[in-house]
Amino acid sequence: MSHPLRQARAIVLFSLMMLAGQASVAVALPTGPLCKSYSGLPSGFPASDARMLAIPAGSFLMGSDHDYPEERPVQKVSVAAFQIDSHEVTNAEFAAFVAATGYVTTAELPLPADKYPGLPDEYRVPGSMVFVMPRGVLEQFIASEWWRFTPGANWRQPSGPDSNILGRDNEPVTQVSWQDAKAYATWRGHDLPSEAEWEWAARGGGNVPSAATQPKAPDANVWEGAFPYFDTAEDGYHGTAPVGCFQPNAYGLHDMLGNVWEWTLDVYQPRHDAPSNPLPTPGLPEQRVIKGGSWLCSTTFCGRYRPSARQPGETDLGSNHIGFRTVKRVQP
Ligand SMILES: [Ca+2]
Repeated sequence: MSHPLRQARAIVLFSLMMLAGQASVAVALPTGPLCKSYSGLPSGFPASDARMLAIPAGSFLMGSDHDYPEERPVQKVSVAAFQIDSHEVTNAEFAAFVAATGYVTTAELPLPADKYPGLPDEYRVPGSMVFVMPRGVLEQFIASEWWRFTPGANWRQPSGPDSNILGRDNEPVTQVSWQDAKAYATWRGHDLPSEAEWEWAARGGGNVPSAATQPKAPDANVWEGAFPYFDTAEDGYHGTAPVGCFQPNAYGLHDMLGNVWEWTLDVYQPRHDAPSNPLPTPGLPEQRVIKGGSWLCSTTFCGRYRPSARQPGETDLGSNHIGFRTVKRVQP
């Protein structure tokens, strides 16, 4: 049985879990290896924007009327041209940021006492959320049964104090809060993508219905098998994969779907037509939209490795399946 407080927090944070467009466009792709032979650092990093790709301006139908309720209703949106990282921010890139700035991530600090007044002290200690595969049949099929708030979990120790990122420079950084992602982007002179920018880029220029483009493994790093009990890892990876191991979309972007969820700028609302409200719901933590699904999404659960899929992420809490990438907007 899960602790009710942990369960409450996990439910608020990870009501999660739960994907895509393709089109033919000619793109000039960055050169050099990715995946297992990639160092995790683009050439000339951080001065150069190598491995960023140009996304053209355009209008498209954001969302889906055929999938989960939070993806509705489909809305026509327009996006100005921008550049976006062709892969998720890696452990090596984030380490360079920390080395240059001395930045300390949210998970490495205790939660301030004035935040979440009802939260017990044991959940204020430095730590983060870690996926734990159940050892037996679950009494309740709810997220709090496989998510654990783990003291000591942070980007250097993504699964807790006994873990590390040695040899994982080329994997996406995880256990970063929204604030951490924003701080990194600001250091680069970049920003986080808006939800519309992210979804437009993920669709690869296409405007096809989201459900028609749900990738089947091994086109993305997802969970294969009966979640959360076993993962056959037929795509080659249980857990995060080095960036760029799967085919890019038509814009040349890797891992927009699967691998790790990605933070966006947008405050989460349960529908696309919900009234704009920049403030968090009273009594609840601030939530931002995360996109793309992760290595924990499967056809038996989540089913959200599609461009239109979206979930809330609590801004000051990371997990070992949420990362990010950055954008650079064209100056007017
Ligand atoms: Ca996998």
